[in-house]
Amino acid sequence: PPTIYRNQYVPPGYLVEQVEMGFDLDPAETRVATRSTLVKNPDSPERDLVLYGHEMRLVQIRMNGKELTPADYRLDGETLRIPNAPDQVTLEIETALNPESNTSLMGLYVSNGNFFTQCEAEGFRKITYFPDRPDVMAKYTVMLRADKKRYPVLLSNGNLIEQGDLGDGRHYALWEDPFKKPSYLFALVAGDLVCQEEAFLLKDGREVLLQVWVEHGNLDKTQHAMDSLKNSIRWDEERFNLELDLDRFMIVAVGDFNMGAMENKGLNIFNTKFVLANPRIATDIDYFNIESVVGHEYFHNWTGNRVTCRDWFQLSLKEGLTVFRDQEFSADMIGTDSGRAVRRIDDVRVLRQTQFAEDAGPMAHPVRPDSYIEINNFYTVTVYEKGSEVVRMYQTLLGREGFNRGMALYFERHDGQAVTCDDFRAAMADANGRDLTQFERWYSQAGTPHVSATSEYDGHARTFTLTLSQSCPPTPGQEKKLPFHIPVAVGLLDSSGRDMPLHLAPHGNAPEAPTTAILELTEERQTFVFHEVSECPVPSLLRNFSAPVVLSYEYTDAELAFLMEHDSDPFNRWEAGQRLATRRLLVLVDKLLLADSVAQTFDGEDADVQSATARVPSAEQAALIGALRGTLRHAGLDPAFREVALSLPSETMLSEEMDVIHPHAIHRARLALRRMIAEQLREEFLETYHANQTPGPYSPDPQSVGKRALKNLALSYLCELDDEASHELMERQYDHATNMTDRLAALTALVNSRAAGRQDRLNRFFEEFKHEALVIDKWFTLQATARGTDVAAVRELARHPAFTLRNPNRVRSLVLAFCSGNPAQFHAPDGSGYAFWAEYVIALDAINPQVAARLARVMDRWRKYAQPLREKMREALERVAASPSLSGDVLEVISKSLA
Ligand code: BAL
Ligand code: ZN
Repeated sequence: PPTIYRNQYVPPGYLVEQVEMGFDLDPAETRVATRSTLVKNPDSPERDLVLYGHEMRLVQIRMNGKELTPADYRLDGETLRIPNAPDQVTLEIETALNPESNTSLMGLYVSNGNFFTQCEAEGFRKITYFPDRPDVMAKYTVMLRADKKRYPVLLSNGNLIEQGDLGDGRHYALWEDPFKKPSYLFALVAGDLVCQEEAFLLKDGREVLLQVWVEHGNLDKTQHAMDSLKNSIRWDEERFNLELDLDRFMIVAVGDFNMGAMENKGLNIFNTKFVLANPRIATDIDYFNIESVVGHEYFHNWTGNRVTCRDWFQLSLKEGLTVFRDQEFSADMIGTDSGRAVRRIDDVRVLRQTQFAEDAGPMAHPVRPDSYIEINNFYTVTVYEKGSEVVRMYQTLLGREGFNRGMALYFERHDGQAVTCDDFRAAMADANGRDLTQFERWYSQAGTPHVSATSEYDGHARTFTLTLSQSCPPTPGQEKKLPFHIPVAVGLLDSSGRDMPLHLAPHGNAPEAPTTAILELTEERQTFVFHEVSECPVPSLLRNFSAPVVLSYEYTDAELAFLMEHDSDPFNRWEAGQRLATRRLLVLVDKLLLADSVAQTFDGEDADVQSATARVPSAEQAALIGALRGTLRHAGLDPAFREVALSLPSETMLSEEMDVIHPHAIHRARLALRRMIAEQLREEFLETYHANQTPGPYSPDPQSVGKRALKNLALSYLCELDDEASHELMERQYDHATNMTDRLAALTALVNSRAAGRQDRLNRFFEEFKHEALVIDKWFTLQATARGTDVAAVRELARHPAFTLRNPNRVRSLVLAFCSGNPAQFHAPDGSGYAFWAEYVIALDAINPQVAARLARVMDRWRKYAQPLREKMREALERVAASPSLSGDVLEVISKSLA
């Protein structure tokens, strides 16, 4: 498959004004008649009328009333070119599709007997031949016809204009979308569905209709999505003055879906995972995710739909911005400072664990990529999460007001247009009179910048000098990087732990001096001098994670413990604890590796391994545990914050800290430290466990969620003791749980223990929830990621009658969960995990290339693994590469990985 390059962008030869579509829906053969009016684009050098089409039958094509024969056009792969077309064209195209055989879930497909579409990025071309590119925006009118009994509900974008019977057992619905949109935002749904609906008053007094559509039997699970939608609408009105522009807004849930959800204009289609919730089936995390994804898709209505992307290289224009908006929404919904910090910590954990890894691996690409083979492979954490960090940096540099001014100018200039990341940056710069030229490098350069800081205190001059240097490692196709424009938020703590007032000029004594300064690092190396500094401070650097960089500074253990206790920036309080824990863990990993090598020399003797993971903490470990004890007992700290502060960095996080990854040593080290912490803090954990119960009816409010999280963290530590008392605790919690959060936490702990009652409860769980697909996904995941689940056990699970390769959620819940969430077992020394991976990538690719490509990415970091793992990983990659007829999706991932 060919590579597409950003710098080869050419405006479309023709623009589409109006599209009328008629669908005769049938699972085996759906007919689509499309009439479009097009005009020659005077701004394009392209002379041909170019359409795209894929995996369907072209029944007929007529131009200005005359049927075209194959001699009138050239069909080459997905591209259909009509040369010498007149300036004004009416195209009438009839296509025939087979939705029930469509397992890729792109275009029109059938899920559980109902019809759904997914058109982003290039699914519309599986419905009809069309200039299927985001810079072609048109108005759509859509007529749906189908059997009335089987498909009583017929939905499409915009407003319902007319509906009625056709007399032959069939009926129709006519929909009109008043807004111009690119084809990727087209959607239809037809089926036997039910909805919860509410009338809702917008700020300007207009009443709109909100609907959440689900399959029969799920109406008891829609309230939270509806509440989230109303909160999203309010929030966008208040924070950005953006109002819902339609009379009707619909969310439809579907069980078979490649992504999380899709922002089709007025007709959002969602993975059931991000709609359905009640206390019986959904955890606190599910509740949170639903609110966040509903917000995300709703916010796209302006950032993505009203203003869209010129081409797919600009994907982060809408995704980075919309992730930033949903993150801000979630933070505002929590409200408290520490709640906001916990949200921030969660987002940064995802960024570091997945995006930093992507940025350091074979698929590294800039936030605005320069090339791709398959655009579906670029819905990445870089485009989304790093893209959001880039948008956040505008706000950090310009302030909230300045950022809002930039947003207002962006909509004033570009409403109804398809634009670029440069247009967004220009709006931010122009609205604030700022030069953001250098900021462009965040879009064009891949890789995670490293910032290293050194400091010097001069007691005589009362100055504290901070020197910041930046560098960025090479990434594929980008050997050398130029300096980024990096906002570094800094505070200075005095010896009592209080923030010092900051003066970046001499003789400053203004009483309102800030306690956090945003330093703008724009050169390779820069020095910043703080004046009137009365004593040698402890610097708190990169507060609230003000830029997506790796920051290094030689803190002593004591300084980290001090920051953990005192920093007024809750993010950095957490960060200090993580740094301290990471240090202890990496020392332990080294000890284990050394002990292993000694043990091997001494012919299998493993006494050294045991001494490396001795149960008596070293002085440094004791200091860490003491600091954790302080946090755990600190009643003034929010439970939610205590939970994140007590959680050790994940095995994946630790892998990223190492030059050569030893997954088993990492696993053993982390486990050893967790056991040590559990033993030393047993009493405190027990007390915490009992003090944070949430009796009464379930509520997903932030306080209760925080308490449950902390209580269940305490449970998971106590379970490391694997003794009778802990077995009893988890069995009792499982048996008496009144919500899925507590039930799943108990079952997860049980599955990782030797408790006698574990298998019985695992079976009961399945029986009780076998009709709730989303809960069965959890059942698979908790086993896939359990410590005792080896490759043989995961293969056994894959043979379970409830497992299928056709449902993306199910594949993710077992195969992806095992390969990416159970590193110690996946990296079995005999390579059996890799063989399992290769088999499933190949099998899945024949069904759903997008999901297969996601699974393929699990091997991204193979070059970093210790031998013999690395060699075995390469063999597995080569085995996939050698498989005949791979999709472009998987081919791109595998070939870049091996390059
Ligand atoms: N646009 C694809 C799904 C999402 O990011 O909302
Ligand atoms: Zn999005």
